[in-house]
Amino acid sequence: MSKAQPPPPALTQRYSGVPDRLAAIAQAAKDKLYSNKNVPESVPRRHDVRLPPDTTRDAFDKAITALRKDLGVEHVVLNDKPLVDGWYLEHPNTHDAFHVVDQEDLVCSAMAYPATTAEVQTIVRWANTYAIPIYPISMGRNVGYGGTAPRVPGSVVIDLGKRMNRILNIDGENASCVVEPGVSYFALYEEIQRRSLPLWIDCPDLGGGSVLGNAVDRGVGYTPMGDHFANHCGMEIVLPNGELLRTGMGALPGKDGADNPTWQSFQPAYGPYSDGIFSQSNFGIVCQMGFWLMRETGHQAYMITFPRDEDFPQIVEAIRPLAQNRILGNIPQLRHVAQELNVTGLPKSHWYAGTAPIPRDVIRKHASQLPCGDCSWVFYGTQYGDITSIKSQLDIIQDAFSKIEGAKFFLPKDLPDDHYIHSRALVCSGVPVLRELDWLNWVPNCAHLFFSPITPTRAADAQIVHDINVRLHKKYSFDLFPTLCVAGREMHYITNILYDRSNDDEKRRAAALMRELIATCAKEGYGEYRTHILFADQVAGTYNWNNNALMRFNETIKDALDPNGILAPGRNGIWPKKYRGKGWQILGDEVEKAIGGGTISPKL
Ligand code: EUG
Repeated sequence: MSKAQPPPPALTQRYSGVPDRLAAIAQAAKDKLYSNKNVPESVPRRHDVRLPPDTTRDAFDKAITALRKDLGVEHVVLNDKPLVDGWYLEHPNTHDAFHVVDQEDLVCSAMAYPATTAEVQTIVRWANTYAIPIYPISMGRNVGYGGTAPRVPGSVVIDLGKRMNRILNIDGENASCVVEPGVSYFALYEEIQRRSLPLWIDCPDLGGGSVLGNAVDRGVGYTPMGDHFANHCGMEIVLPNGELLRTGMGALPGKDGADNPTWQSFQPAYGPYSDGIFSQSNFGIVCQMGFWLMRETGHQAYMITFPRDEDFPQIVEAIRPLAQNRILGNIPQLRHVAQELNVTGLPKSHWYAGTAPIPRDVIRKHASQLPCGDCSWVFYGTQYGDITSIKSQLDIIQDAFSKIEGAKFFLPKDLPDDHYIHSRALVCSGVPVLRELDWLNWVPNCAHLFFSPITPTRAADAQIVHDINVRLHKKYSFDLFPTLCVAGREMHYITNILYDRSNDDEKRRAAALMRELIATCAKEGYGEYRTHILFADQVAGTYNWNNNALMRFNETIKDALDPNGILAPGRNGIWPKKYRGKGWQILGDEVEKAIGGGTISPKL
């Protein structure tokens, strides 16, 4: 072990910090991660400040001076210091901490820290005046998808979270809240506890992310309200021309200038339901967002193991009716047993001496020594309600899964205190944690990329997606860690590609694997729900029905709302007119080629 690291920031000191209840866990996770890191914390920069495209240093400096006049000198910071990847709770806002291409490639020119929505409007108007691309982030903890890195290098990152992190309202009667971009799951959870309200939040596997940012990116959590965008109610948005928009009932002014009393009670209001176009887009900057909260209820986590890899289709077929009739009321996860190894937080080298993917029989040998035993798939579910109701639900579930020979049912009390199920039980009852950080000890200097296709909850479809993953992970020599998040009629089939970010060969293979996974799944009709910024163009390009009708529609909206193309150009594959046809799209093998000193930007 390397020496103990300085303590992670506490939530009481910093909006992005860790609650006291998790301080020791965060410290241990950080120490462990650094003990598996052998690259220096930073290296001297090879390049000067990365300028926005089509700008001279002179023009850029003038623009920055003007912005500093508006926001205050200390709230506009040049990105000219050595880059530090940090770790989850102390992540950089200068670049992608889990860089796939060169660390200095996907960087911003500067970071701006607005304190109010009015200041966000000021920044947007400034960007239009000086023709400088801006890239808003909430907290940037969408790690594995690009984090805080702008798609166009040299953009000015608008870090909304640092100074816009207020919980604007928690309405105990309506069971809802309104938050700014810098409110983390940790912060919202702790505040609800402080007020002793009988309400749950819904959080993803890691609790440090932005409630607003995750929902805007259409992220997923695990209680019955796990579809974050579906459970939002009302938005306040700065448009690319600086105008302010409220959606839903918020468009109807409340009495005497108050917020509309129905804003967090009814989603669509009147007329076209516009909220959707502000998710996974670059059409506006969401500065406030309402969310429904869940009323506290009884809950029971459980784990079911299945013995054979070949049980997969039967498991999926058993899940579908349970999900459709809402016996499975939340978003359970089906994980391959390989994950039981990596959620222990032990490195790959502990289990296997080779660098090739761990052979199936080696996983089997180790799994047989773990609480899950020698199995193939592990289902983590939670049932909700009162004790009698939970019992009858569990009877139905056990009955359905026991048709698969050798299925074994476990409750948390059957498993040791350090078993992963206890962390799942917390997440599935709305308690944000950090356990999933343990993945990042798998290889030295571990970084990760998510591959996130959607499959119907149907054996034939899920098997195709799974088989493609098995084949291609093997081809590119990566361990396969599938987690299927069961939403109902579909499952988010998430694989976490873990690579050593100091190793260009691994990076190239990880990028090539992503590219081939996206293309091969698309050929079969399966697409991603979300992706890393480097793969946004490719993924957007797979949604090309009827001569790219959807992208042409998105471009029409983009050009109407953002004629100068200043807001997050290229985000989710949507390029404003100014950038189209100039080589900005990343297609083919360009990511692989850029690794090891190249650049993903066009040579202008
Ligand atoms: C996970 C789930 C996601 C995602 C990234 C990671 C879970 C990992 C359902 O969406 O986008 C264990």
